[in-house]
Amino acid sequence: MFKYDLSNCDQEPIHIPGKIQSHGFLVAVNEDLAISFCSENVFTFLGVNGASLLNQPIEALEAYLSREKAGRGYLRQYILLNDDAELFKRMNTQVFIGSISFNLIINSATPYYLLEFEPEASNLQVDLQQQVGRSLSEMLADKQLDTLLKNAAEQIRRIIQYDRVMVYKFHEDGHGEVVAEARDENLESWMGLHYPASDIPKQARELYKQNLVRLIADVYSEPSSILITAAGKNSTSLDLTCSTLRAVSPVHIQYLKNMGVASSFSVSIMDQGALWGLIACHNYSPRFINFRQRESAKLIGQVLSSAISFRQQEEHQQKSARARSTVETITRQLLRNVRVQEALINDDVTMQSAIESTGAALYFENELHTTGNVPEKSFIEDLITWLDETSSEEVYQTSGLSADLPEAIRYKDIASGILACKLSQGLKEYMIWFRPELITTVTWAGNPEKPVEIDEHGLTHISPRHSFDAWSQEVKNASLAWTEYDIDAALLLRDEVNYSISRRATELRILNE
Ligand code: BLA
Repeated sequence: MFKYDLSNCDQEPIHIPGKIQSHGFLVAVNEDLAISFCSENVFTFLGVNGASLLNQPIEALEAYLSREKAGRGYLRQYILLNDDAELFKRMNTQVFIGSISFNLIINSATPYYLLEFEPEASNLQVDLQQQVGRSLSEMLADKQLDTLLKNAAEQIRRIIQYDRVMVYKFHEDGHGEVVAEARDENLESWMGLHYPASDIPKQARELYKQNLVRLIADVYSEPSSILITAAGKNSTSLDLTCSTLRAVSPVHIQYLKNMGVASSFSVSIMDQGALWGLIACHNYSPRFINFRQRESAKLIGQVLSSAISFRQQEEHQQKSARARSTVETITRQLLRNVRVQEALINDDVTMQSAIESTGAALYFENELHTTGNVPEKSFIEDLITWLDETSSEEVYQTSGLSADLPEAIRYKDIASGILACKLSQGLKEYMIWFRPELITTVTWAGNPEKPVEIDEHGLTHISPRHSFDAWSQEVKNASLAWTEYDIDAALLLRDEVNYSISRRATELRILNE
């Protein structure tokens, strides 16, 4: 059994738990379509002992199912006709056990096929077809990203009717923030709360990239073990990556219980192949969501994902266009001006305006020129020597300079962040932009330095923290982070300066000849 400790959350093999959630049952067949695994709880649903199904051809299962007008062999036919991992993910078929309707969802888990049977009935009263269309148009009604996220949370809530629906966005370091929510009016708001990266470990994020929805139907129900053929193998040798019933990690179950949650549902938000965030939904009493309802929520998530990507690209283009046009103005100044420092520092538009900053410096031909609010000359000169000695990269950028260069702490009000661009390899010539300290308060849900608590039994009985009470932390000695547009603008300006220097050298040579 996997043993938890503070550092190994991301090592737990959650794709092969050897168990499923017990609101449905699972049968896995091999390439010959003989039953190789089945969950113990088939007995609850079919009244047959799971072990007696093992090694039998798939047709043995049909004896327990009724399906209108379906002849013998329809399961075999269905699998063989649709044998495509992507196609499987979008499809389901209805079967009956007695008079009760089930959704049969098939997925591949090479070399096996997973057949998962889930109840069709749920206690949601929603006309999905009508609701989804309306939800999509209402969600997209506003152009603002904040409103779009808020609308998405509201529309998902309308479809699945959970008590709380949050849009949870990942920051660059992997920790997350609640950036929109729709909730029952009696619940307190979690808007703006931050949670540590370890709350959703790496391997779980990988699974949410492959399967865009994840339902944890009831944290209080006992999972059902997967039975295996006598021929050996291990129940954990069945890969449940694509399973809809995959049992949940005990540590996450404990986490949800600590939060008072009974059912949890999440929808992935993707941006160009990366997981941007999750729509995380909680219900305080158990609430199952059936396949079609999950597909509707997935569709909303997919449309939201493309709307986010589109808006981010639009913003990227606008910012780059603005920076490019400033660099173009400086380029014209460079053409007019004999001296580089005049064009970058003293002309109408200075290098400072190419990148959002409080001040900028140019160290060129052993001379320092500055514009705006910058640290003392002697500090900038020391900084340049330090850069020259320690960094061989064309660009050095940081939003916390004092972490790398402790004496910079004295200038944190001006230079908590710097973006430095070397003008040419081998020469000690730089352009530098400065940003001041920006004290931000991050409100964590619980102390992020104690993401889990270890009880008296030690590491094997670890559980996520008990308290989710807000815990504020001031982030100091850090500036606003530099973006890729800032770096692109610095590199573009560097190329223009170098072009202008070499053009001038050529002109001088011609004049002297
Ligand atoms: C999974 N953790 C998750 C999921 C969420 C969170 C949304 C996805 C599954 C789900 O829908 O419940 C975390 N849920 C949150 C956060 C909020 C929320 C941050 O509502 C904020 C509002 N978790 C820990 C620690 C470990 C851990 C310390 O806190 C590891 C030791 C593990 N979290 C963990 C695992 C999963 C998970 C293993 C995967 C569960 C699964 O899909 O089986």
